[in-house]
Amino acid sequence: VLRDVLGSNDLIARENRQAFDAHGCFVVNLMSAPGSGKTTILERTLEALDGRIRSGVIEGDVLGTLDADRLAPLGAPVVQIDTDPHFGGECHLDARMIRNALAALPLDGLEIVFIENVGNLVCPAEFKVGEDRKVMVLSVAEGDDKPLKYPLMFRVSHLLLLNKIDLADHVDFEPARFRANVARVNPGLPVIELSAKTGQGLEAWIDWLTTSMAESRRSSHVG
Ligand SMILES: Nc1nc2c(ncn2[C@@H]2O[C@H](COP(=O)(O)OP(=O)(O)OP(=O)(O)O)[C@@H](O)[C@H]2O)c(=O)[nH]1
Ligand SMILES: [Mg+2]
Repeated sequence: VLRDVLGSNDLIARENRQAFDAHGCFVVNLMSAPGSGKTTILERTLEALDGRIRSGVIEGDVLGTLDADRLAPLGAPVVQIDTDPHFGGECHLDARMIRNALAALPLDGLEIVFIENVGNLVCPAEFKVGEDRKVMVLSVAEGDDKPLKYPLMFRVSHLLLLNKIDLADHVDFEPARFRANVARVNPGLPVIELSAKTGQGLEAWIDWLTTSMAESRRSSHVG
């Protein structure tokens, strides 16, 4: 049954991807455990991209509009995933939810669409939604052993943002041990140390975004 669910999800994800491609939108699926800093990173990112790259956001909180309300003042269009009573307790976004959200997002004017997934370190890794890149956030407070305990998320991601680096010394986070653990599950995974609070690493993250956007445009021209 799970295979069927994933199969039909992948079909809709492909359609979403075609819709994004048709409008030249680069799509980033942002995933993490609850509270790692996805919304705060989006706030800093939208501020940094303001006036340079037109961005939009699909907010995945399946209950409430707290995060969408935080992002709304930043000027980028924000669409909240429809709260469907049948999906009120969902632990991830799937491609169908993104398809439903697309009708409300003005893709025509957008170069980047960020999708903030539901806070969960397991389920979101299993569902494609039509993104170009999966970016996971881990905050140092969660511990340097997490790659070994939640390997799938680390395997499917194209980039890891190691957030709250300003707190590393307070929570006994050992960067060398962490990098060794990452290397055991996904040796090629790039890691950017970030603090959405102090701004450390923000430039490297924005560089990664613009470089990946350019790469994705080139490959869709070739393909
Ligand atoms: N010290 C510190 N705190 C941070 C940093 N980034 C986020 N926070 C704080 O961490 C808390 C959670 O941040 P959010 O951005 O709401 O996290 P989230 O991943 O969007 O959470 P959910 O949407 O509930 O999964 C907030 O109190 C932020 O202010 C950081 O780099 N350093
Ligand atoms: Mg959030």
